[in-house]
Amino acid sequence: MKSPKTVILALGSNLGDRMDYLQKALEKIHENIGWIQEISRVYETPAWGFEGESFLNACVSVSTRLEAKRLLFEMLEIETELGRERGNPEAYQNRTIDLDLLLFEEEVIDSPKLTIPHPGIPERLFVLKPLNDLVPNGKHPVLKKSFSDLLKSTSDSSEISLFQGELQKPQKSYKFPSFNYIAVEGNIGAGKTSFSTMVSEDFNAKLILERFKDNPFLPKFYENKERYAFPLEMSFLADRYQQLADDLAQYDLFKEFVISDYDVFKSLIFARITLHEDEYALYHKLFHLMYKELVKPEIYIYLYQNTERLLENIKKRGRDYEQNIQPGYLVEINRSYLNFIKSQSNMKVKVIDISGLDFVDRRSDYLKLLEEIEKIID
Ligand code: PH2
Ligand code: MG
Ligand code: MG
Repeated sequence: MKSPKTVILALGSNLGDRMDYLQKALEKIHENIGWIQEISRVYETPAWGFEGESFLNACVSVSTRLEAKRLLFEMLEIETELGRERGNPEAYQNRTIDLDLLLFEEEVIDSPKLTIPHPGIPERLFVLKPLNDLVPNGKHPVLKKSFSDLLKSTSDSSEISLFQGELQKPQKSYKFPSFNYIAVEGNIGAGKTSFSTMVSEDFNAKLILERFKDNPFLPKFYENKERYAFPLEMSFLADRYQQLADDLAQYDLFKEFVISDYDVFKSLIFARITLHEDEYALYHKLFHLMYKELVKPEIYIYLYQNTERLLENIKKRGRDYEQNIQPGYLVEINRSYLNFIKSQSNMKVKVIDISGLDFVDRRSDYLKLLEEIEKIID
């Protein structure tokens, strides 16, 4: 999973309801590419380089997790969905929508299919003018000049005029970040860590991740469950208790929003499955002594994933000691979680079925998941 990068796209339309095409393109960018950060003003410009209707042009900055190749693919998809027709590739044509990738952070890419920064930037007023609205002090990573300087010195002497009417940011505002503490739960391989990391990046939340790597008993447990279940569950409990006690105390929970990729109750959920009855009774006692001291999440989300995809994810992430996990074990864990969830009344709990979604790879699925979380709140 990639952390988001800022890219700048140029938009142009010279056919039909041009403003509407630009606005619809923004909506599709939001849905499939990333969060729209800033939008330039809209300019009207004569067709540059060919005889055609005049254009409306604008630029937007977008925070996206897509790599360059996939980003270009999504841009083409949007152009096609908005009725772009492509004729002779040698000549410019009138178009409902054109999306061009101008900048990808500070990166310089020079490959047969892609040149970044876009080579047309310095000689096109219809690009420089809106780009200068967005990032006047931004530096061209190759020419090492600011966009405002490039605008001043461009050889493009075409007319350009400000168009009345503004483009609107498509995204809604979410209510869940006004809660103090959200726990994301789910079976092994459900995507808890990916999802909580994405939310923490996108909504500026503090992230608490389980430190499973520090647990020396985990690989041993998968080799010999009988022998290592008790010390494994004990060390997980001690570690989770310590982390939550420290980390949650450290944040000002009334100011900052915290998201974690586990809830401490999972200790008991797993222990119930892995321990013998008498061991579990002892564990249960200790658990509750610690549990009552901890801050509980206000929102508890359980990402439900089917066994087949859990196994696929486990295989994909390739942790050696997890490779022999049996489907029956995952089914049991899931059942145990759902039992716990049924008994909860003090926090907002929601089971979200993500078996039809791929929120890491498809932004529209990620947005659907966020929508599901919003629904808990009303
Ligand atoms: N795009 C072109 C060719 N010419 N002229 C204006 N004014 N605006 C454009 O966006 C534009 C153009 C090729 O993409
Ligand atoms: Mg273009
Ligand atoms: Mg283009």
